[in-house]
Amino acid sequence: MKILHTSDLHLGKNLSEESFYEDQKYILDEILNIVKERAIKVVMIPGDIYDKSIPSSEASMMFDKFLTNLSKMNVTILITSGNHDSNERLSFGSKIFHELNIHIVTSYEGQMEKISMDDVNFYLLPFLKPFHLKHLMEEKEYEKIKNSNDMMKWILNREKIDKSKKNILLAHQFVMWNGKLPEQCDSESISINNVGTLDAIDVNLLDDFDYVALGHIHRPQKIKRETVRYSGTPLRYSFSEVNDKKSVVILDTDDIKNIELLELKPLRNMQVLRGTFEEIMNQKPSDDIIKVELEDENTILSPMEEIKQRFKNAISLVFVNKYDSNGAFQSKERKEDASPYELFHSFFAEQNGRDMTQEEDEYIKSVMESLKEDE
Ligand SMILES: [Mn+2]
Repeated sequence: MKILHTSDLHLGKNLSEESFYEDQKYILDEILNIVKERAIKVVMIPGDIYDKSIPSSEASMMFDKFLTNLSKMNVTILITSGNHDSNERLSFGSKIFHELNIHIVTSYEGQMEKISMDDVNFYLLPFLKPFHLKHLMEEKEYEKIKNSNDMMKWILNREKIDKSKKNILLAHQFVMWNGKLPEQCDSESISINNVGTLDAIDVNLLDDFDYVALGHIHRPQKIKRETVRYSGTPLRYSFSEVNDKKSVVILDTDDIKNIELLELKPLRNMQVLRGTFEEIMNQKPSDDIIKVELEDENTILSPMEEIKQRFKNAISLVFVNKYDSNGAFQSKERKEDASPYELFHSFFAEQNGRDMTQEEDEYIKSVMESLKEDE
């Protein structure tokens, strides 16, 4: 039986207001082609179907079409919710879908959902935090669940895994090996506090499973062994992923250790262009999704307008000159309640690497004053 593992579709995602709609439609069609060509019988998607808990109508319709097409090919579909999904919304119609071999699991009530096909048992675990289990146990017992690792132990203790069968787990969790965290990237939006060791599950807990299909981390990678894997996102969702190869995992239950990664070619590539304004404007035009890192020391007035004429999908621009070797004045944290005058002050300092002179300061004050009067 051939199985495809993908995850973290994040349908409806934007990056700097650039929509990935066409890219996502394209890549879902690519996945459908793979399913057809490789005679895939089961598609597993462990979480983050949508980017937002209230998905846009376009995102819902795109997913609806994807499920319908898979279903027409007689494929069994296994889905669990991720931290980006709304459990209630994702579970819409799931009881009816069940009859059509579309299994969507968004909650846990003390036993993992198990789907059996031939000699394979699939266990479906939605995204969970310890507090999701609170209603399932006595207070004393709950007090002992200090972190996600304890939670996973508790969950697995309640299961009888039949070792005479092949067992596959779907989970949307942070799994680590030997104290080593998975390699992350910018699009996951998992905050540092959430990913400390407190939240990670030790991969050794999962030894009973022949394959573990993971979601949550967006960079494709194995954890400890070939058969515990993050498939990664089907598309690059941040500029930190420009050098990542995106893929789906194909496995065959006849030889489950022999997994295959099938690279996905996106509709639009993504790249970071770095150089002076002049150097960049001399490069050949491209439709790629582009971030520009300008090395110019001198201020350039509205460079983006000109850059967009050559690179129509340029969506981000930062200065990385000697005053700001870390780049990205945009990415620095700003005080929410700063006045326009304060904002200008810090903007000027970041752009020029020095504070304003008294003369400049007085000038900007007078500009702000006159703006106020106009109001
Ligand atoms: Mn995700």
